[in-house]
Amino acid sequence: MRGIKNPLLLLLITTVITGLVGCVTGPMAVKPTTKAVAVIQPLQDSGIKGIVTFIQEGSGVRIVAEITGLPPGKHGFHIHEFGDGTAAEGVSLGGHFNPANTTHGGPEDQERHIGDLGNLEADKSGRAKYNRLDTRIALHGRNSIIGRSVVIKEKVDDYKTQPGGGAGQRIAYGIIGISSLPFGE
Ligand SMILES: [Cu+2]
Ligand SMILES: [Zn+2]
Repeated sequence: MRGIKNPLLLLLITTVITGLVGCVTGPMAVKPTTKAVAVIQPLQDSGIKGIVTFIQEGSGVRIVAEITGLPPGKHGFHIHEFGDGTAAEGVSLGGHFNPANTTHGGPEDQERHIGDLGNLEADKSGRAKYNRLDTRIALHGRNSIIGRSVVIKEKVDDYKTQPGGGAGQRIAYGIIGISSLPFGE
């Protein structure tokens, strides 16, 4: 500790370092999130229900959704910025999650919002399944979707129209929370 002559300063530095190490390795350490879930609920009495899970898979996140009660056809499927369902018609969910301030696109486009997951496609009975590995959303860090929302739209997302893909009204949503279950249970 050459150069630090003030014993009080030395004590302060030692205390701070010990505190930092304690935070990282002590009982306060938290396991990184590897699974998240959103329970889908209807907006505007749409009757739509379902579950969307997000599972860490390598450096990406696998999204698995099973939704019922949809009008047959394609529906925009997005992560929105806020996990706040207080306002009617889903207005408080904000716009598409877009931390890098880019333009709207499709899930495989280089230029897209982080929240752009493409479309769900419902069959004649109103059931849609979606299973895709996404390399842009994350369960931690700047692109973390935890505490945000999944939103299903009335119409198809054309991947071009700004800012939302021309997909119309919000017809269902779910808040994304940390999952308690191992995948498969
Ligand atoms: Cu959306
Ligand atoms: Zn978008």
